Amino acid sequence: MNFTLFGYPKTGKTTLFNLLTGAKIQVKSYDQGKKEPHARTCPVPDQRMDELSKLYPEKDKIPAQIDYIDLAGVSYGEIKNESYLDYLRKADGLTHVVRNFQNIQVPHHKDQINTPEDIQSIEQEIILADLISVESRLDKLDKELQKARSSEGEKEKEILEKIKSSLEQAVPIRSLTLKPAEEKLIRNFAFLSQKPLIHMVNVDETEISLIETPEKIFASDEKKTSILAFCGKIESEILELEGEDRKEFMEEYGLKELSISRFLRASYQLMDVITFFTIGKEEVKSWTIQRNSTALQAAGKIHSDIEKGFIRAEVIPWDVLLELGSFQEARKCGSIRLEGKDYLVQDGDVVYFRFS
Ligand SMILES: Nc1nc2c(ncn2[C@@H]2O[C@H](COP(=O)(O)OP(=O)(O)O)[C@@H](O)[C@H]2O)c(=O)[nH]1
Ligand SMILES: [Mg+2]
Repeated sequence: MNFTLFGYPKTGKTTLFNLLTGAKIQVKSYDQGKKEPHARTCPVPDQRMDELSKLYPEKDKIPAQIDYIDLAGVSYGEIKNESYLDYLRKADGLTHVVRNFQNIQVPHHKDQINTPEDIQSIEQEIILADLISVESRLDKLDKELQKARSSEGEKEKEILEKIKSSLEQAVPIRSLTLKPAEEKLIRNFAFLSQKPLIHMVNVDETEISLIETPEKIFASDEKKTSILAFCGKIESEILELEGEDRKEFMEEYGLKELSISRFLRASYQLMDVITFFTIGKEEVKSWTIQRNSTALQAAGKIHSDIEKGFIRAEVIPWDVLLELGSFQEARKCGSIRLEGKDYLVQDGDVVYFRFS
């Protein structure tokens, strides 16, 4: 799973990238040439996993991973450029970093800070980029269909027409209810307005309280869209500190948690993914899968052999296992459920797959 940070220049994208990944890339008020994109693969922090691992101190802890990509700033109106689009199309989730902080040393892409306007214009640019792709595909498709009729082509045309008319009304594709067959037909386009979108508002040091109330900056009831706030400057300073100092500093600013926690919670919700755990001979592992995945699909995530030879899944919620202390104890108490291949894996399940 990957998240791509993008937005207008000098909004705090690289600052946020550092906060999310622990990278220590130097940020500057003026660019000395373009060094982005930056990319990092990072473990997903999970307290449940930490607790479970304590039961198995001899085993390695192997958390699920996320890829973060930090793009160079895009000028106003330039998202539709193919080179930038290519990066955005590869993203599973889009993270738009938007500036709400004042800093006269850092030039702003417009004359003044206007966060709602920036959010709206990014959303419009995304819609426009998709509209251009749809129209160009429809043109080609019409020519193909004139030469030779095909029912596949007709189906594709039908769904693209539907998408086109909603994009023309500024409705992103993520707001449409598509049938699975329709989803499949358009998957290869990797439309931007279909991807989950998080607006990360970088607030001013003097407005830290907005972090708890980002809806005061911009309220959106769009499907699969979220608004979160952070303060790049303060949080960068906090991350320089350790332990008690960090806690004290956070309390002083009234910061309940770090951006990474808010970000991951929102992302998992928007991407509709959950976490399950496995305890192997040598490792405690966490895995990310789509919500409503079956035990068989979860097995396939681990290894195709486990999927092919699937016999049954032994399942226990992570907190029940933690309380009982071990699988053996849980078995004795009858707390381990035997589930078949159609069982829908739940967030926090610890699963042991029996396979031949
Ligand atoms: N005052 C203030 N400055 C910030 C904040 N976040 C980033 N900056 C500054 O803005 C400049 C650009 O930051 P950077 O992360 O490189 O932005 P990018 O161009 O979007 O990647 C740097 O000088 C940062 O120190 C913030 O929350 N407050
Ligand atoms: Mg940058």
